[in-house]
Amino acid sequence: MNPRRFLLLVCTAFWAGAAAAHDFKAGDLRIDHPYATPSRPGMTTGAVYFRGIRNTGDVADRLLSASTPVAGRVEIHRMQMQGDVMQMRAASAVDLPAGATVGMKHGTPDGYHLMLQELKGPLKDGDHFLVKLRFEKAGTHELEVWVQSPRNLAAADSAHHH
Ligand SMILES: [Cu+2]
Repeated sequence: MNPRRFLLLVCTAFWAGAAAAHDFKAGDLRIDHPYATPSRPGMTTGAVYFRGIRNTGDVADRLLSASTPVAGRVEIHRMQMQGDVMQMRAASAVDLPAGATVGMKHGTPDGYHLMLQELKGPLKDGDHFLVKLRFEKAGTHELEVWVQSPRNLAAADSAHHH
């Protein structure tokens, strides 16, 4: 087997295995795979995404705010189509309806993300950092975010510029 191909297989297996293990419970909420994309050189902003947040309870909840030691402040943003252009707007909260899964993946039309403002240092592939999430019902929970380069980062980038 050619060594390059072997390495690729190992990476893929690691990615899949790691992703499966990486989720958090916050009361009735299941937070699946929080991740950040690497910050771009010279930029002091970053973005945190989730594969999804599932509300397994029977009352609606809301994500109200977030904070992290790696950034001065965190805003909730929502991507929205403005004609042909994808733009992001600050949102006051993310609604988490009972029994529903809200996706917060990068590149999702209408999707939310957490915008890290005033980053204290670059986010590099393989880094981990803590983020505290404050929910209306479930309260405050801390979880670990992994910095990862998704395969379609180029697509995410083009949809996500300031
Ligand atoms: Cu944003």
